[in-house]
Amino acid sequence: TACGGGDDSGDGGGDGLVVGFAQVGAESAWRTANSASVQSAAEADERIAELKFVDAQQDQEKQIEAVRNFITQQVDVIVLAPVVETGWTDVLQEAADAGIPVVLADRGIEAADEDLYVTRLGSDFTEEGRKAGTWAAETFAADTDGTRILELQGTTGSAPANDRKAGFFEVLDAEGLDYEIVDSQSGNFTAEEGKAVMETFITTHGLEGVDLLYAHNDEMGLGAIQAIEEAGFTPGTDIQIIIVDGSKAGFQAGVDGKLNYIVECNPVFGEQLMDVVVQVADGETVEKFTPVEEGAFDATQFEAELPNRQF
Ligand code: GYE
Repeated sequence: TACGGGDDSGDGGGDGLVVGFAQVGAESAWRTANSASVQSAAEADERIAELKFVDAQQDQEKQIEAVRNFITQQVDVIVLAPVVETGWTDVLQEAADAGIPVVLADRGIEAADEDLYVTRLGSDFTEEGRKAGTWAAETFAADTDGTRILELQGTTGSAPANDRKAGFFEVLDAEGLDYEIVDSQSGNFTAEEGKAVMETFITTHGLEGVDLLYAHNDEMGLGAIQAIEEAGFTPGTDIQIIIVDGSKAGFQAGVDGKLNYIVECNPVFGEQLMDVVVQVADGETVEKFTPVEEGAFDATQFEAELPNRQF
């Protein structure tokens, strides 16, 4: 990939594509790995002349501004990882009016705006929630006095927070688990906020009789583990913990016995994304949604899997 310039042709001629990427932020190890994957894939790809990268610091206004700048700059394709699901209609309509195709990477947006993007490449967050729910329903099936659950949700209004919650409780309900949501708050996908919210949970409800913490990502789970330890409890034993993502730090906490189940979410899809970007620029027909392949791991698998983790 050459630096700078590039023409606007999506037909394989000229210097390649100019792509604008409005990224969510840098809130987690997952996000850092995702940005690195996309940036290095763009750099290595001869079909891409330039990737204009904007870190929106988890702020939708900043993302909207980035997309507007990409439109002004007449990039060939806009890649958007929308921080929340709603509020995109106007700016995506502006991109459509300018004839610039939009590809969603990672997070999705509300169904009403489905016509305003070409395709989404990312995880099936509902399925991730279902995996967490399946493990919880099996693990606590014999819990006769009701399973008491704390939930640390991701960023309010984000697709992974909405869908990881929905998939989880869908399975608990379908399996007929007798459970109670002791509390459920957003920790905004960060370690700091995850820790702070867990401290509040402990102050408000205590931890006696709480069976399970479901954290929508590694960072919040790891922050909560600190809060649990500082309050004098043993994470993974006094309270069982599920996290989503599966970073090295997350698996290490699993190996250390501090958490019990990891649902994988894979951020390393940069090369796949570049293929989609080129197809879209060439006007090829693509699927509306391409899921990333993912697994899930229990305590018997943490140690063997740790060396395989890429982020
Ligand atoms: O799980 C979390 C990050 O959108 C799938 O965002 C992504 C989520 C990921 O902050 O760690």
